[in-house]
Amino acid sequence: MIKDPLAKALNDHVNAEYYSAYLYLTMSAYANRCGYKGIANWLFVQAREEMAHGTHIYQHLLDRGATPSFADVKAPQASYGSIKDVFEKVLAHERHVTELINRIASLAFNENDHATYNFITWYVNEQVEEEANADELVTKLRNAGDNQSLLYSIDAELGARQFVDPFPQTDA
Ligand code: OFO
Repeated sequence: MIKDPLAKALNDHVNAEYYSAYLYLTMSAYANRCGYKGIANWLFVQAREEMAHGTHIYQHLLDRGATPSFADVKAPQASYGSIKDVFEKVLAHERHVTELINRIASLAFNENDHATYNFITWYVNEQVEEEANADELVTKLRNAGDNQSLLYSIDAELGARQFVDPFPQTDA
């Protein structure tokens, strides 16, 4: 049975992951409006991943005898200055999510909840990849500047991304 402070932190994090999905959907819509369908695809796939991340925590709460609870999901910013601005905000957001995950990992460790600590290490590792991906895209976009042909080649590259369920057959 999971203890209340840790259950609350995990519940809050379900909300944070769904907020990430909302955020990336608004960014995807913005990229679509700007005519960058590939970048819109990448962000849409990212939103689907965030939903899966949140749902996996929901499942862990159930598996550990807690009842997941739900709060309003904050509305994200819907307008951006440029595609580069979008990805700078993706990077800042992922760094923030890393801090949230680290707090949960510390709490689980300090409460000797090894099951949750083991569970949350997947997210710790995932954040390394999330930050690295966002960082790489910010660099590419900064280098591309206003060069439309470079921007469209980034767009084509990101259009190839496909959703892969990170937790196949483990969640209800
Ligand atoms: Fe859930 O990985 Fe991004 O936030």
